[in-house]
Amino acid sequence: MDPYQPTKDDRFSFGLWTVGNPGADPFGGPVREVMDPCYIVQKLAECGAWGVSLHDNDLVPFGASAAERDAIVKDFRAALDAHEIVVPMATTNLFSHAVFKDGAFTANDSKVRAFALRKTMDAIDLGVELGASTHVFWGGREGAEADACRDPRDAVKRMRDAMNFLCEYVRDQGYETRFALEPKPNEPRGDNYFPTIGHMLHFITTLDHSDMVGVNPEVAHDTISGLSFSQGVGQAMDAGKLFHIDLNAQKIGRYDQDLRFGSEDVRQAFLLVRLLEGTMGTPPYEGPRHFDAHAYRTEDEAGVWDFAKGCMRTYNILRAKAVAFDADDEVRDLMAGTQSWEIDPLLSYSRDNVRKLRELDIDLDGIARQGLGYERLDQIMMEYIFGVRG
Ligand code: GCO
Ligand code: MN
Ligand code: MN
Repeated sequence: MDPYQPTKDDRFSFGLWTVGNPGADPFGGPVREVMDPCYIVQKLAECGAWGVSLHDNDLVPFGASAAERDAIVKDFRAALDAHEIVVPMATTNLFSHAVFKDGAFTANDSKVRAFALRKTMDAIDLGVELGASTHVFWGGREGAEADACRDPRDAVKRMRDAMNFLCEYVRDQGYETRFALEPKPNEPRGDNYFPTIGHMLHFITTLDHSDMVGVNPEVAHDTISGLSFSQGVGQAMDAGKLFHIDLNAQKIGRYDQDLRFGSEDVRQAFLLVRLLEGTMGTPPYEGPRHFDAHAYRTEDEAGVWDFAKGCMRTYNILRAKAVAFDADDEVRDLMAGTQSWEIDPLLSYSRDNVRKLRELDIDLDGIARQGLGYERLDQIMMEYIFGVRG
């Protein structure tokens, strides 16, 4: 049995728009046929995935009648049941229609903001009907090129009003849905509002029902800005706000590449999986291992499923490596050698501790002279990643 073969227990999910991406880019049209959502469900199940996520309009075309919507949802439900695939997350397309060219929740025209709320309520209803417990909000067009068009404080305020409205809607309907806000620094707008995990984490603290709202960070989005994704995710986990995650790969400074998970910056991918899986003995991330990526434009349909299998296989390989790394005696010794806990009780504030800290004899020169062994630690990590150790 292949130890890296994905199973439902791995809780891998893909967006309909990811494997369904027909390969269009700003310089050329599609290179692959558009696939039916029910067929995608069947193929994902064959690849070993557990879940599928969707935008409202990945399933129900914009402007469909209520009867058309219900018929589509019925067929999709049947496909989900037949292939034992769940819908853990749904989201709203607030970026494709031209009405959103100035943003959705932050647009200057209040009629656009009203329409965005209405569309999102419908998308939340759709998600709940399909069993989704998380609704993702990616800002899409929430941003600016001509920054003079709006006071950035109004953008923040309008987004807050929208989130407060939609949290009340969820409560009023008796839904259990939680929101996960997805930061991105740019693209398609020149500068997006709420560009990083940190911006989003603070914004969430200003909401009326902040307990219902967390983040959906994406590897590519923080990497575009050259940030350490694993550090950002660590801060989200510390805040209890990692409600969902978008896994993919990205080179620093480029357009949003949405590459196969682990195909760039393998170090960061390893550190991320290690963090999510809690192989250091810390509580793991409990949500879906969700891929928001797509196959290269060079691929036909077979290449799309190679892409999907590659994402999951790489995750499982990195998890096995992280487990082995953290169980490695030399790694444990190196980590233990850099830590000391005996002064910890003095590091919480009291007048007594202030006095004791002042009296403490700390061998500054001795500590300063001591090497920390991080070269060795890092090399061992790399040798696990290269596959020559463990
Ligand atoms: C992107 C985003 C999107 C969102 C998706 C879900 O950069 O295009 O990552 O793929 O994740 O729209 O809201
Ligand atoms: Mn994403
Ligand atoms: Mn992306």
